[in-house]
Amino acid sequence: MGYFNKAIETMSRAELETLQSERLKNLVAYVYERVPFYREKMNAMRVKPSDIHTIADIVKLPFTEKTDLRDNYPFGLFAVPEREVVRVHASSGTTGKLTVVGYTKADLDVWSEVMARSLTCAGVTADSTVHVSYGYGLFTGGLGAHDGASKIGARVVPASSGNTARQLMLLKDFKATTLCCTPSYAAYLGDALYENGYDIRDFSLKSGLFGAEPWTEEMRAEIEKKLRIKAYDVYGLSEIMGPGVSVECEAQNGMHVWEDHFFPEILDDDLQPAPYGEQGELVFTTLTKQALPLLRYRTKDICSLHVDPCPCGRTHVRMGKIMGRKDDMLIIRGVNVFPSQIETVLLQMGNVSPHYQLVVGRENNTDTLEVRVELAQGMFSDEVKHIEALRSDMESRLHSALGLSARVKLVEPNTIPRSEGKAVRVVDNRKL
Ligand code: DLL
Repeated sequence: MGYFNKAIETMSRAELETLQSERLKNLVAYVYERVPFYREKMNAMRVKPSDIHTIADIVKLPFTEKTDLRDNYPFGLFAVPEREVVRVHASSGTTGKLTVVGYTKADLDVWSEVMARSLTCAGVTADSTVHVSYGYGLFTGGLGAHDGASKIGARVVPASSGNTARQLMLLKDFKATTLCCTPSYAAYLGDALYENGYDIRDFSLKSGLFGAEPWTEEMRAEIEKKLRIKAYDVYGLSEIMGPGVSVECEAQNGMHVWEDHFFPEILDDDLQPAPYGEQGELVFTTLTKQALPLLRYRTKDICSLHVDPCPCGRTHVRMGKIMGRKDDMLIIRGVNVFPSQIETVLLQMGNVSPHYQLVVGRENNTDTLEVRVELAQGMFSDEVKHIEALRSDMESRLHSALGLSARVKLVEPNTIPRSEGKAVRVVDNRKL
């Protein structure tokens, strides 16, 4: 499969480091001069732009967190006059204000470039038809995928989210070759297709670019089987750009981070740099962003970085699948639990659908975990004793995977609420 920007995507690590060092020096001088927030933080740490010589000096710089964006709502961290900001997006948190992000014209060019590289990894060319079911609006998914596909010169169907019956009709009739949406919605479309009487052989889909939420290899297998496509993982976050910060290539052994624009670090629990291969918190510095440049932004996402050569020829570092977020990690009876661990167990079982919800509660001062999962179509009418055997098998597998007992509740197909965007996997009643 081809590259979108071969010179950059395959440049040697040494050349890449030189480029990163140059860009970091410019960035630090830029934010020191233009963003009071960073100037004050650096002054407090007694760091001056002249202390930054190479990319290795990044450890001298201050961190940025989501609360810093919220505290400076809406435009307080912007580094350019407002008239130069040609687009804003925002992401909502569970509490408090929106996190607002802004882009100059040059920022939008970089974004569409990295998304074009990412879509090319999923086989998109000027002959493709890209169906975008990420939401259009303040969420970065829709417009991000759209602009990347346009840059390649592909045909874009800006379906946005919602109205599944219409999505299916458009996918089939407009002969979409690549689907962009959340993995949970892709799984839902896979089911809905059969329920609406369609036959996947009448569709033209070849690949999908799925992200915006964590998903497992088992979920990938499920989507690939139902939609008969190759499913690629794409990662990003509004604060850094949107979708297209990193993406899988055809080797599917991690997501290449477009390191000429976004510099990744993995930090351990003491916020010290962790070696390649080790899990920790992912932190990004934007090397080229103009409107909202960020130093060492703590994503709270947990993963590892890998720098060994990739068969695709791209030299940019790869990040492993996101294991969860530092802040969506559940602590149940003192045990750390990631929803993705549970998803893996459920989907390895067969006989259940990829639709599940975790309900956390508290009884007699003890945390409880209930895993609600839909039986596969056809299973519900099965004999009670089979269903009971499946349920208890699931409970014992969950126990050995999590080191904690969970109650499993098998529910009828189509009873767990569906989402057109990010799935709501966890209902935590303990806070109520
Ligand atoms: O979700 C941007 C995006 C849109 C990425 C479409 C990919 C596709 P936010 O709404 O700011 O931005 O949420 C960012 O979503 O910190 C991760 O926790 C999670 N996330 C995004 N992509 C992945 C992925 C968009 N591939 C937050 N795997 C991030 C796991 C992901 N988690």
